[in-house]
Amino acid sequence: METSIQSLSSKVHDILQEAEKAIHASQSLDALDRERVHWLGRKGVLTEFLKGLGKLPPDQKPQVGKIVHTAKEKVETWLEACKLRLESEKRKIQLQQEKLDITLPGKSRKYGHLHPLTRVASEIVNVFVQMGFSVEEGPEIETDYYNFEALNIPKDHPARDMQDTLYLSKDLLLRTHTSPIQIHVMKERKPPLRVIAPGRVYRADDVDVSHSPMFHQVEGFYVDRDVSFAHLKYTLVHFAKRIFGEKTRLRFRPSFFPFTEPSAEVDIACSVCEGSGCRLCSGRGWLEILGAGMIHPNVFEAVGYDPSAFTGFAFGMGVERIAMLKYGIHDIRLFFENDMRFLEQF
Ligand code: 2NM
Repeated sequence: METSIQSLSSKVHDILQEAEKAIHASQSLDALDRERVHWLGRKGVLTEFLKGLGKLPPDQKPQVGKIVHTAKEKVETWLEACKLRLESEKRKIQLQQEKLDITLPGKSRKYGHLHPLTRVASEIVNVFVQMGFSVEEGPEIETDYYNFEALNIPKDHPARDMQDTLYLSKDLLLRTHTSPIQIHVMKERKPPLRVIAPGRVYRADDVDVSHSPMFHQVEGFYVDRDVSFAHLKYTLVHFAKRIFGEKTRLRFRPSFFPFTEPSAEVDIACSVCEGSGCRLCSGRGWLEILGAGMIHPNVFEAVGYDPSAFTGFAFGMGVERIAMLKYGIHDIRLFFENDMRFLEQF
């Protein structure tokens, strides 16, 4: 009996040697698992070995059981140690492959922004909003009455010419200025009124560096008792300083518009030559920025105001023109071509 236990011990010893070698030689977790099955699985070497010992006499069973149990424990310990080693190696490789360079610059996001004309129009409108003007808009299709008649533009006035106005029918047209907005507002409300009216306007013009059949205007007016030309002057000087800079100098030149009397055109001193004359101002030293005047009594009659009780000033400007002067742009077409190289500069 001693001999049979001894030979069993040495057999187990041989199996363990072989198992230890095979387990430690495993190069992957899959291979390791195959080793586990090979030695400890339901049909594994050690398991089969155990089954074969079922017929042993009962007094030998505890001893034999201990030998085999110890052997199984050893195999399990090696399997576990090997598993930890392979897992840690796998993690190391994974970390190496997933290594991030946190000093690399991030992917930059492209932000959209307002069109330069939208920006300039908002800036203009804001200056007047801060002086208490309210913003009003109106339809781009108008009647002859709102676009011309109520504004004291007589039937034979050159501005009504087919060459300037885009007519949709005998009576309907694309508004040629935003002044019809003012007529709508005055007809709907009573003074005191301070209104700023931005919007698209249309003219039958051929495209060139300074003309576009669609462009943008901002017009405004102020009506109350005792509104004077001095109020107009103060308001426009303040406006020009806000848009073109605090040092901006202004010049009011007598002019004519059917809807205002007296009327003026307003210039700013050329920012390039400060008034002495250069290429930008074509040697004149001054750049025209807007038209203005005291609202004509005929306009007040048209909207049902008493011209002896109320006075008012009004002004109008082209947004494209203001933007071109502000940024030194020499071709109005740049605003409408959607070339990102131009637009991205704003
Ligand atoms: C201009 C110049 C002068 C103007 C007049 C009116 C209204 F409706 F109140 F009579 N709105 N805008 C006006 C006056 C517009 O643009 C060069």
